[in-house]
Amino acid sequence: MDLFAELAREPSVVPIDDGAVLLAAHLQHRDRALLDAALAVLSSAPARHMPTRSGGRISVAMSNCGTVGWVSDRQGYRYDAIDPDSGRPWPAMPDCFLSLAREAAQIAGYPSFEPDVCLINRYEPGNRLGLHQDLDEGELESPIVSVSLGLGALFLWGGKLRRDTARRIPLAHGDVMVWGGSTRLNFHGVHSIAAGHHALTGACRYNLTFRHCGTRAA
Ligand code: MD6
Ligand code: FE
Repeated sequence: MDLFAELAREPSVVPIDDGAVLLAAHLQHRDRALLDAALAVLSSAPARHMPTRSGGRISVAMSNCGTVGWVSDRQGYRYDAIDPDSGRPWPAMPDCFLSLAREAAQIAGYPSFEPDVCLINRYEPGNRLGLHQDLDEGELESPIVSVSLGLGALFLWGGKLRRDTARRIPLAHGDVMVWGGSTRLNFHGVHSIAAGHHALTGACRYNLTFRHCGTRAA
């Protein structure tokens, strides 16, 4: 990758939709600390390809930190306070995660966002996430804050209905997407990740997705 082009990106706030904002190049020099914190979480709760109800595995490797974590298994999707792989609670949310998520939400117009979970997703080239809605959280008043680290991705931004045409929004290292309000349940996904190399992450993309679930842990 072109490290100098990366460093030269100026932060900007790009309106995407009603309630949805892209904070482009938002992380700046905080990228290394966030990545280190993510890797520390993954050293105690490794990213894994979770089983699905249909008997397959999710293409993207996932883990969590916070008071609950998002899990998928043969029973379906849910939030659970316990990591099913270790039998222990998920690692605590690092302070640098919390402050970044609150700040990004505030800039996007959600000043009272208090995330209690962060999904950490590790994408390798060829991994993708089909169009879906984030429906499993206990309350839908809070936005989703989604941070991109490493390899770029094409974010698919759909509408209220699965059949609505999805826009392709390029997400680069350091970008933060925030969506909520009337677009909280919009369909979205991630196009298959292209091969590449990033100076900080090597051949992968990490995505940190912050949500507020309330106390709905199983
Ligand atoms: C992204 N991720 O990786 C967007 N949703 O840019 C998601 O929309 C997402 O990674 C639910 C569960 C995991 C995810
Ligand atoms: Fe999602």
